[in-house]
Amino acid sequence: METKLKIAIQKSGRLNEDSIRILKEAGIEFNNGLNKLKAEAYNFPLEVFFLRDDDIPQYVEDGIADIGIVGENVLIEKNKKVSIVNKLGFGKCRLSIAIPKNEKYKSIQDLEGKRIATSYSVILSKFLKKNKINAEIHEISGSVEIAPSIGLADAICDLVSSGSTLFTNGLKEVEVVLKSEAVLVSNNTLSKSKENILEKLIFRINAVKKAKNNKYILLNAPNKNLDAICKILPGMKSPTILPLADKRWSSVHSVVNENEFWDIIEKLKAKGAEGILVIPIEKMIV
Ligand code: PRT
Ligand code: ZN
Repeated sequence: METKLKIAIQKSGRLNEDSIRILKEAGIEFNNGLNKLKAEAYNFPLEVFFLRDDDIPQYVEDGIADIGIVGENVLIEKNKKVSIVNKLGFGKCRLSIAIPKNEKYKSIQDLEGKRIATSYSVILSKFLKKNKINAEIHEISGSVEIAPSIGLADAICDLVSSGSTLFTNGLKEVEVVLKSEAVLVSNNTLSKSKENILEKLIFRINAVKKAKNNKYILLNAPNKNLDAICKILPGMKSPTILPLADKRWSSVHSVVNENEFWDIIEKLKAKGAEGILVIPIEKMIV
Protein backbone atom coordinates (compact mmCIF):
# COMPACT_ATOMS: atom_id res chain seq x y z
CA MET A 1 0.00 0.00 0.00
CA GLU A 2 1.18 3.50 -0.80
CA THR A 3 2.52 5.42 2.22
CA LYS A 4 0.61 8.58 3.06
CA LEU A 5 1.67 11.45 5.25
CA LYS A 6 -1.01 12.50 7.75
CA ILE A 7 -1.34 16.20 8.45
CA ALA A 8 -3.49 17.75 11.21
CA ILE A 9 -4.89 21.22 10.60
CA GLN A 10 -7.41 23.35 12.49
CA LYS A 11 -10.99 22.35 11.76
CA SER A 12 -12.42 25.83 12.09
CA GLY A 13 -11.06 29.09 13.44
CA ARG A 14 -8.36 31.56 12.59
CA LEU A 15 -5.80 29.14 11.16
CA ASN A 16 -8.21 26.98 9.15
CA GLU A 17 -8.43 29.00 5.93
CA ASP A 18 -4.73 29.84 5.68
CA SER A 19 -3.74 26.23 6.43
CA ILE A 20 -5.98 24.98 3.60
CA ARG A 21 -4.74 27.75 1.33
CA ILE A 22 -1.05 26.96 1.82
CA LEU A 23 -1.66 23.30 0.94
CA LYS A 24 -3.76 24.21 -2.10
CA GLU A 25 -1.15 26.71 -3.30
CA ALA A 26 1.38 23.89 -2.97
CA GLY A 27 -0.73 22.16 -5.63
CA ILE A 28 -2.40 19.69 -3.27
CA GLU A 29 -6.07 19.12 -3.98
CA PHE A 30 -8.54 17.76 -1.46
CA ASN A 31 -12.16 18.16 -0.49
CA ASN A 32 -12.49 20.29 2.62
CA GLY A 33 -16.30 20.21 2.82
CA LEU A 34 -18.08 21.29 6.01
CA ASN A 35 -18.05 18.87 8.95
CA LYS A 36 -15.42 16.67 7.40
CA LEU A 37 -13.04 15.07 9.88
CA LYS A 38 -10.68 13.65 7.30
CA ALA A 39 -9.89 14.10 3.62
CA GLU A 40 -7.50 12.40 1.21
CA ALA A 41 -5.58 14.45 -1.30
CA TYR A 42 -6.26 13.39 -4.90
CA ASN A 43 -2.85 14.19 -6.30
CA PHE A 44 -0.35 13.92 -3.42
CA PRO A 45 0.22 11.20 -0.78
CA LEU A 46 -1.36 13.25 1.99
CA GLU A 47 -4.25 12.66 4.36
CA VAL A 48 -5.71 15.74 6.08
CA PHE A 49 -7.25 15.57 9.57
CA PHE A 50 -9.39 18.48 10.76
CA LEU A 51 -8.96 18.98 14.52
CA ARG A 52 -9.11 21.53 17.34
CA ASP A 53 -5.86 23.44 17.44
CA ASP A 54 -5.29 22.56 21.12
CA ASP A 55 -5.21 18.84 20.28
CA ILE A 56 -2.76 19.06 17.38
CA PRO A 57 0.54 18.99 19.38
CA GLN A 58 -0.54 15.82 21.23
CA TYR A 59 -1.71 14.06 18.05
CA VAL A 60 1.61 14.82 16.36
CA GLU A 61 3.67 13.74 19.40
CA ASP A 62 1.74 10.45 19.49
CA GLY A 63 2.09 9.92 15.74
CA ILE A 64 -1.70 9.80 15.16
CA ALA A 65 -0.81 12.62 12.77
CA ASP A 66 2.71 12.81 11.31
CA ILE A 67 2.74 16.57 10.94
CA GLY A 68 0.48 19.49 11.84
CA ILE A 69 -0.09 23.20 11.47
CA VAL A 70 -0.50 25.05 14.77
CA GLY A 71 0.25 28.41 16.40
CA GLU A 72 3.56 28.60 18.29
CA ASN A 73 1.55 29.86 21.29
CA VAL A 74 -0.39 26.57 21.49
CA LEU A 75 2.70 24.50 20.79
CA ILE A 76 4.74 26.09 23.58
CA GLU A 77 1.82 26.01 26.04
CA LYS A 78 1.22 22.29 25.43
CA ASN A 79 4.95 21.54 25.72
CA LYS A 80 4.90 18.38 23.56
CA LYS A 81 7.88 16.65 21.99
CA VAL A 82 7.55 17.61 18.32
CA SER A 83 9.88 19.49 15.96
CA ILE A 84 9.19 22.75 14.17
CA VAL A 85 10.06 22.23 10.50
CA ASN A 86 8.86 25.47 8.97
CA LYS A 87 7.47 28.85 9.99
CA LEU A 88 4.48 29.64 7.81
CA GLY A 89 4.15 33.42 8.02
CA PHE A 90 0.42 33.56 8.87
CA GLY A 91 -1.59 33.59 12.12
CA LYS A 92 0.77 36.21 13.48
CA CYS A 93 -0.06 37.50 16.96
CA ARG A 94 1.53 38.16 20.32
CA LEU A 95 0.73 36.90 23.79
CA SER A 96 0.63 40.00 25.97
CA ILE A 97 -0.17 41.15 29.46
CA ALA A 98 -2.75 43.93 29.64
CA ILE A 99 -4.19 45.97 32.49
CA PRO A 100 -7.10 48.45 32.84
CA LYS A 101 -6.12 51.51 30.83
CA ASN A 102 -6.37 53.94 33.76
CA GLU A 103 -3.97 51.98 35.97
CA LYS A 104 -0.45 53.33 36.24
CA TYR A 105 2.32 51.11 34.93
CA LYS A 106 6.03 51.84 35.13
CA SER A 107 7.70 48.45 34.97
CA ILE A 108 7.07 44.75 35.28
CA GLN A 109 7.44 45.14 39.08
CA ASP A 110 3.93 46.60 39.03
CA LEU A 111 2.60 43.07 38.40
CA GLU A 112 3.93 41.87 41.79
CA GLY A 113 1.10 40.34 43.84
CA LYS A 114 -1.49 40.88 41.09
CA ARG A 115 -4.08 38.36 39.87
CA ILE A 116 -3.63 37.62 36.17
CA ALA A 117 -6.30 35.77 34.14
CA THR A 118 -5.12 33.69 31.18
CA SER A 119 -5.57 30.54 29.10
CA TYR A 120 -1.77 30.34 28.82
CA SER A 121 -0.72 29.49 32.38
CA VAL A 122 2.38 27.49 31.39
CA ILE A 123 3.88 30.27 29.27
CA LEU A 124 2.83 32.98 31.73
CA SER A 125 4.25 31.25 34.78
CA LYS A 126 7.62 30.77 33.02
CA PHE A 127 7.62 34.43 32.04
CA LEU A 128 6.85 35.58 35.59
CA LYS A 129 9.46 33.27 37.07
CA LYS A 130 12.11 34.53 34.63
CA ASN A 131 11.29 38.09 35.68
CA LYS A 132 11.16 37.16 39.39
CA ILE A 133 7.56 38.32 39.78
CA ASN A 134 5.15 36.65 42.19
CA ALA A 135 1.64 36.89 40.84
CA GLU A 136 -1.47 34.75 41.08
CA ILE A 137 -2.44 33.04 37.83
CA HIS A 138 -6.16 32.43 37.20
CA GLU A 139 -6.56 29.88 34.45
CA ILE A 140 -9.71 30.48 32.39
CA SER A 141 -10.54 29.04 29.01
CA GLY A 142 -12.25 31.87 27.17
CA SER A 143 -13.36 35.53 27.25
CA VAL A 144 -10.23 36.40 29.18
CA GLU A 145 -10.58 40.07 28.26
CA ILE A 146 -13.61 40.59 30.51
CA ALA A 147 -11.88 39.26 33.65
CA PRO A 148 -10.77 42.67 35.01
CA SER A 149 -14.17 44.33 34.53
CA ILE A 150 -16.00 41.57 36.43
CA GLY A 151 -13.46 41.69 39.25
CA LEU A 152 -11.94 38.29 38.55
CA ALA A 153 -8.44 39.60 37.95
CA ASP A 154 -6.26 42.73 37.95
CA ALA A 155 -4.64 41.92 34.62
CA ILE A 156 -4.91 39.49 31.72
CA CYS A 157 -2.46 37.62 29.54
CA ASP A 158 -4.02 36.91 26.14
CA LEU A 159 -3.40 36.89 22.40
CA VAL A 160 -3.45 40.23 20.61
CA SER A 161 -3.35 40.97 16.92
CA SER A 162 -4.94 44.32 16.00
CA GLY A 163 -5.40 45.37 19.64
CA SER A 164 -9.08 46.24 19.15
CA THR A 165 -10.33 43.65 21.67
CA LEU A 166 -8.13 45.20 24.36
CA PHE A 167 -9.27 48.66 23.35
CA THR A 168 -13.00 47.89 23.47
CA ASN A 169 -12.55 46.30 26.90
CA GLY A 170 -10.74 49.32 28.32
CA LEU A 171 -7.39 47.55 28.59
CA LYS A 172 -3.83 48.51 27.59
CA GLU A 173 -0.98 46.23 26.60
CA VAL A 174 1.96 46.48 29.01
CA GLU A 175 4.22 43.47 28.33
CA VAL A 176 4.75 41.20 25.30
CA VAL A 177 5.32 37.68 26.61
CA LEU A 178 5.67 35.85 23.27
CA LYS A 179 5.48 36.53 19.54
CA SER A 180 3.77 33.79 17.57
CA GLU A 181 2.90 32.61 14.08
CA ALA A 182 1.61 29.38 12.55
CA VAL A 183 4.26 26.68 12.22
CA LEU A 184 4.53 23.29 10.56
CA VAL A 185 5.44 20.68 13.17
CA SER A 186 6.51 17.09 12.76
CA ASN A 187 6.60 13.91 14.78
CA ASN A 188 10.18 13.19 15.87
CA THR A 189 10.43 9.69 14.40
CA LEU A 190 9.03 9.63 10.88
CA SER A 191 9.71 6.63 8.64
CA LYS A 192 12.06 7.16 5.68
CA SER A 193 9.18 7.12 3.21
CA LYS A 194 7.23 9.69 5.23
CA GLU A 195 10.36 11.86 5.52
CA ASN A 196 10.55 11.83 1.74
CA ILE A 197 6.96 13.01 1.37
CA LEU A 198 7.52 15.71 4.00
CA GLU A 199 10.60 16.93 2.12
CA LYS A 200 8.55 17.28 -1.06
CA LEU A 201 5.85 19.15 0.81
CA ILE A 202 8.34 21.55 2.41
CA PHE A 203 9.98 22.13 -0.97
CA ARG A 204 6.61 23.17 -2.41
CA ILE A 205 5.65 25.33 0.57
CA ASN A 206 8.98 27.14 0.36
CA ALA A 207 8.44 27.78 -3.36
CA VAL A 208 5.06 29.37 -2.57
CA LYS A 209 6.44 31.42 0.35
CA LYS A 210 9.38 32.63 -1.72
CA ALA A 211 7.13 33.62 -4.60
CA LYS A 212 4.97 35.70 -2.25
CA ASN A 213 8.04 37.58 -1.03
CA ASN A 214 9.21 38.42 -4.53
CA LYS A 215 7.90 40.33 -7.55
CA TYR A 216 8.77 40.03 -11.21
CA ILE A 217 9.76 43.41 -12.58
CA LEU A 218 9.98 44.62 -16.21
CA LEU A 219 11.22 48.02 -17.27
CA ASN A 220 12.61 49.99 -20.15
CA ALA A 221 16.13 51.26 -19.64
CA PRO A 222 18.18 53.72 -21.69
CA ASN A 223 21.22 51.75 -22.96
CA LYS A 224 23.64 54.34 -21.67
CA ASN A 225 22.52 53.54 -18.08
CA LEU A 226 22.15 49.78 -18.56
CA ASP A 227 25.18 48.89 -16.42
CA ALA A 228 24.05 51.10 -13.55
CA ILE A 229 20.51 49.68 -13.75
CA CYS A 230 21.74 46.07 -13.76
CA LYS A 231 23.77 46.79 -10.62
CA ILE A 232 20.61 47.93 -8.81
CA LEU A 233 18.69 44.77 -9.79
CA PRO A 234 19.71 41.59 -7.99
CA GLY A 235 17.81 39.01 -10.11
CA MET A 236 17.98 35.25 -9.56
CA LYS A 237 21.22 35.00 -11.58
CA SER A 238 21.39 38.33 -13.39
CA PRO A 239 18.72 40.39 -15.12
CA THR A 240 17.45 39.40 -18.57
CA ILE A 241 18.10 42.12 -21.17
CA LEU A 242 16.19 42.29 -24.47
CA PRO A 243 16.70 44.85 -27.24
CA LEU A 244 13.82 47.21 -28.08
CA ALA A 245 12.86 48.51 -31.54
CA ASP A 246 14.30 51.86 -30.50
CA LYS A 247 18.05 51.08 -30.55
CA ARG A 248 18.76 53.43 -27.65
CA TRP A 249 16.59 51.43 -25.21
CA SER A 250 16.43 47.90 -23.78
CA SER A 251 13.83 45.93 -21.86
CA VAL A 252 15.14 44.60 -18.52
CA HIS A 253 13.47 41.75 -16.55
CA SER A 254 14.31 40.73 -13.02
CA VAL A 255 13.02 39.51 -9.64
CA VAL A 256 12.92 41.85 -6.67
CA ASN A 257 12.36 41.11 -2.98
CA GLU A 258 9.27 42.71 -1.44
CA ASN A 259 11.29 44.28 1.41
CA GLU A 260 13.67 46.16 -0.88
CA PHE A 261 11.06 46.86 -3.51
CA TRP A 262 10.33 50.60 -3.11
CA ASP A 263 13.94 51.38 -2.48
CA ILE A 264 14.92 49.69 -5.74
CA ILE A 265 12.13 51.37 -7.74
CA GLU A 266 13.37 54.80 -6.61
CA LYS A 267 16.93 54.02 -7.63
CA LEU A 268 15.78 52.68 -11.01
CA LYS A 269 13.77 55.83 -11.72
CA ALA A 270 16.75 57.97 -10.79
CA LYS A 271 18.73 56.13 -13.49
CA GLY A 272 16.11 56.84 -16.15
CA ALA A 273 14.06 53.58 -16.06
CA GLU A 274 10.59 53.96 -17.60
CA GLY A 275 7.47 51.88 -18.09
CA ILE A 276 8.08 49.84 -14.95
CA LEU A 277 5.72 46.84 -14.64
CA VAL A 278 5.48 44.73 -11.49
CA ILE A 279 3.95 41.26 -11.66
CA PRO A 280 3.17 38.78 -8.85
CA ILE A 281 4.96 35.43 -9.03
CA GLU A 282 2.98 32.25 -8.44
CA LYS A 283 5.80 29.81 -7.62
CA MET A 284 9.52 30.32 -7.36
CA ILE A 285 12.04 27.50 -7.48
CA VAL A 286 15.67 28.45 -7.09
O1 PRT B 1 -11.67 25.62 18.07
P1 PRT B 1 -10.21 25.70 18.27
O2 PRT B 1 -9.76 25.30 19.64
O3 PRT B 1 -9.46 24.99 17.17
O4 PRT B 1 -9.82 27.25 18.05
P2 PRT B 1 -9.53 28.41 19.12
O5 PRT B 1 -10.77 29.15 19.36
O6 PRT B 1 -8.77 27.88 20.29
O7 PRT B 1 -8.45 29.29 18.34
P3 PRT B 1 -8.64 30.48 17.28
O8 PRT B 1 -9.22 29.96 16.02
O9 PRT B 1 -9.24 31.67 17.92
O10 PRT B 1 -7.09 30.82 17.07
C1 PRT B 1 -6.22 29.89 16.52
C2 PRT B 1 -4.82 30.48 16.52
O11 PRT B 1 -4.80 31.67 15.74
C3 PRT B 1 -4.27 30.93 17.85
O12 PRT B 1 -3.78 29.86 18.63
C4 PRT B 1 -3.14 31.87 17.42
O13 PRT B 1 -1.98 31.13 17.09
C5 PRT B 1 -3.70 32.49 16.13
N1 PRT B 1 -4.18 33.88 16.31
C6 PRT B 1 -3.72 34.94 15.60
C7 PRT B 1 -5.10 34.34 17.17
C8 PRT B 1 -5.21 35.73 16.98
N2 PRT B 1 -4.34 36.07 16.00
C9 PRT B 1 -6.15 36.47 17.78
N3 PRT B 1 -6.22 37.69 17.62
N4 PRT B 1 -5.89 33.70 18.08
C10 PRT B 1 -6.77 34.40 18.78
N5 PRT B 1 -6.94 35.75 18.69
C11 PRT B 1 -8.00 36.36 19.55
C12 PRT B 1 -7.51 36.73 20.95
O14 PRT B 1 -7.61 35.63 21.82
C13 PRT B 1 -8.47 37.85 21.33
O15 PRT B 1 -9.69 37.36 21.81
O16 PRT B 1 -8.49 37.54 18.99
C14 PRT B 1 -8.71 38.52 20.01
C15 PRT B 1 -7.75 39.65 19.85
O17 PRT B 1 -7.68 40.10 18.52
P4 PRT B 1 -7.51 41.66 18.21
O18 PRT B 1 -7.35 41.74 16.72
O19 PRT B 1 -8.75 42.35 18.69
O20 PRT B 1 -6.27 42.13 18.93
ZN1 ZN C 1 -8.25 26.10 20.71
